[in-house]
Amino acid sequence: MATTAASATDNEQIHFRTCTLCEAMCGVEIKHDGEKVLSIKGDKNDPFSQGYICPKATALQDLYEDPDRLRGPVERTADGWKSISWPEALDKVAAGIQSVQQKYGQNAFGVYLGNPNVHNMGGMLTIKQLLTSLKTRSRFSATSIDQLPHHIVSMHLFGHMLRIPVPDVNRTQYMLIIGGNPLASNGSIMTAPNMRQKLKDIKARNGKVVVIDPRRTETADIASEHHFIRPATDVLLLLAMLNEIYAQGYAKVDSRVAELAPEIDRIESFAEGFTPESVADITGITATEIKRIVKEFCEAESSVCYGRMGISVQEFGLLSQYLSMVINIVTGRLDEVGGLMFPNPAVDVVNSSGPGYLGKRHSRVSNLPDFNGEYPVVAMADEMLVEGEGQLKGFMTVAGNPVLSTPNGEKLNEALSGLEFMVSLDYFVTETSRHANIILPPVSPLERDHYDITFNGFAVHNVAKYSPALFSKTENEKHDWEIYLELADRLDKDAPEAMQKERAATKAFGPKFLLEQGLKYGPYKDVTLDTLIDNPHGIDLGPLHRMLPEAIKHANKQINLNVDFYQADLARVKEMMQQYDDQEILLIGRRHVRSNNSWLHNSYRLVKGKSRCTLMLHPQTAVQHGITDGQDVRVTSRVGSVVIAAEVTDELMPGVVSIPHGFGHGRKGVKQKIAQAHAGVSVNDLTDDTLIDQLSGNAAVNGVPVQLEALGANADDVANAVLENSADSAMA
Ligand SMILES: Nc1nc2c(c(=O)[nH]1)N[C@H]1C(S)=C(S)[C@@H](COP(=O)(O)OP(=O)(O)OC[C@H]3O[C@@H](n4cnc5c(=O)[nH]c(N)nc54)[C@H](O)[C@@H]3O)O[C@H]1N2
Ligand SMILES: Nc1nc2c(c(=O)[nH]1)N[C@H]1C(S)=C(S)[C@@H](COP(=O)(O)OP(=O)(O)OC[C@H]3O[C@@H](n4cnc5c(=O)[nH]c(N)nc54)[C@H](O)[C@@H]3O)O[C@H]1N2
Ligand code: SF4
Ligand SMILES: [Mo]
Repeated sequence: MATTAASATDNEQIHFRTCTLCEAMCGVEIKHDGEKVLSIKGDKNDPFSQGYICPKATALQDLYEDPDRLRGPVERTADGWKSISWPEALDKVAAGIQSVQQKYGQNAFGVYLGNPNVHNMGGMLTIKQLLTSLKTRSRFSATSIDQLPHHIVSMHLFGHMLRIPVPDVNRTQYMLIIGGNPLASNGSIMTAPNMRQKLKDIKARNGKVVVIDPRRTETADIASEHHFIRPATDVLLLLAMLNEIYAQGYAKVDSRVAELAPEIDRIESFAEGFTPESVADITGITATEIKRIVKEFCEAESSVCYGRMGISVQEFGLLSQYLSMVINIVTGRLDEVGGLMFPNPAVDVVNSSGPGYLGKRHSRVSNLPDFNGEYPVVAMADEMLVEGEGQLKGFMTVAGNPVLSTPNGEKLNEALSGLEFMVSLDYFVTETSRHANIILPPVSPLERDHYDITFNGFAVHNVAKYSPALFSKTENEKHDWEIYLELADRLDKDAPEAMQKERAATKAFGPKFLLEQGLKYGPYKDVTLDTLIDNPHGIDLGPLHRMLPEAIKHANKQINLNVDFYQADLARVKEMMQQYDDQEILLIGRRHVRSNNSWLHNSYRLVKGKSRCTLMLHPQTAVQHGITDGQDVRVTSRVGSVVIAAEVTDELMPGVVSIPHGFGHGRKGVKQKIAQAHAGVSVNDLTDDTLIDQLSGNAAVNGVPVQLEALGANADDVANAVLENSADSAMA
């Protein structure tokens, strides 16, 4: 044993850090020899994750070593991609942006910020420098195909878009999960490593976990109970629950927290008429079950209602998130142990950012409201394609792959190919960045410092941890923040003095200088950069605790329920009920623990094995459409069609089909060999940029109407084969 390890151990060292691949903030222990990673394990001494990691953690190594990852800037030429130097690349990018803005106006250059930016300390702390220097109002981000409803609810109720409470999973006795699959996603807007154990612990202490989902997910499998729901009808379930809370006399309108909300007395009539009986048929959940859920939720010693992607990214996303919050408030679950609680992070971004605003401006073509200066992603392609003043002629993507990640991706794909100038900040030549004139690649996660600016703010236990870079970058590499600042220098020579000073100081000392400032203004006087450096496993800052009313950012320290705004959306709900077509086949998404949005498909150990990009559907739906397991199916929506293999499973509710997003690497010119060999199809070639939550402008990728057509099979044999299949699996 010792002999084989000897050569590796000569120089073997151990490094501790936080994994930045998803929101869970797991501590990892990395063995390395100064140049190469030797192994990645969970850090047992991390007070937050206590040794837990998921299979994706090893991708930190794969990403670092990936031969397809760009190690310096490249320019697209008639003869393919050519390497160019950083100074030349940055000069050309600045000139490209300025040329578009001089010809067509400042807003003719747009920018899209993708999800990995929020997992990047340097990026988070300096992005405002880049955005300011771009001087454009044409801003977009992945927020509007994700958590936008959470921000709007928190902005209205608590006075700041980032003052978002999270489930106190470590102490709750009853967790209602609506449209979230933390066993695959490892939790979202709920930073909580090892959700499998946390949910098992709830059950072990005689509590209950209840999952509402059109698919019997990995989470549903370990829950106490699971209920199928027709996609995008959660708003009805939540209204009926609210109705029933009052009907059964469970509302606690004189509780400590409810008393902070002057409009609390208007909530009883909010759900008037939405009885459990009236929503049972459409949702697919019986009135008896809804009543029982309400009773158990309200009678539990503690409980929390938590809704995630499944209720955010659909046609009633904002109203659903509002109702989920209101249910927690009127049942006395907000800001109480085991309920929905506010984290108290060591760097509180709420103190250093604006509260947010909705609808100050509207998008030029589709007239959709902006949020905090960003237009909805569904508006992006039209802004490029529709001619007229303000049309986008140039574009920048930062850590995003919207061709695969936003609705009607094929339309965006075409729109990007018509731009005059495009630049992408990305590791790879992707489905999106292949359209860029220049790609500027940053270093990989192991080459940068990290303190989680974003996800400590959503953590289910207060902690703080700083990880220095494991490997130093080579001379030809740059951090995201360096790229931002060098572009800002070129684009914004006359920036206000304070901004220029901050830029210079950040360049001199690195973004950890900004982290130090954030810690200084944070709530824990003993947590400084030095104490964090002395505690490489992280510091435990204790369980969540009561934060109200102090945490409210409205000047009057009251919760503003903004009832009129939300009540107006009930007209749309009633219209949906009247027109509901229960025969429609509805498409939803899904995530897998070995995948991460559109990337990490270039890690062989994560993608190997059976294809995960399949069309899941129930045996009954399969029979109705003459589809057998494994057979190719053409799935068609208003905007496009894809051909994909069927996976017949009773995990899905009848009448619902599921395709994971982030695949579709078969497009010409992509340079990620392993991902290309596991290409799959893009579900966002089916999702519709006109199907949105009209109240927020958020995309609706769940509940998309589709048609199914079996390809190349003998239809007569199909029904029998499927019935046999399901009989087999029932016996297994
Ligand atoms: N149909 C459907 N669509 C969805 C979803 C869904 O559930 N269903 N989910 C949505 C959600 S929640 C999200 S967040 C979005 C995600 O969509 P996007 O935010 O567009 O992110 P990704 O598609 O993951 O692309 C990330 C890109 O950033 C690059 N990258 C990774 N790390 C870094 C870094 O540190 N710096 C830089 N510069 N680049 C980096 C990767 O190579 C990759 O190309 O997708 C959304 N799209
Ligand atoms: N492994 C892995 N982890 C990830 C990611 C990843 O791609 N892979 N992405 C990260 C990102 S960016 C995010 S935002 C989070 C998302 O984290 P989650 O929200 O937990 O992730 P999803 O798996 O999208 O869960 C949404 C669930 O909603 C269900 N659903 C769909 N439509 C409806 C509906 O109309 N009603 C109800 N009630 N349920 C519905 C789906 O079946 C699915 O189980 O995950 C993060 N973590
Ligand atoms: S759960 Fe998320 S943070 Fe933890 S190891 Fe996996 S990818 Fe990394
Ligand atoms: Mo996301």
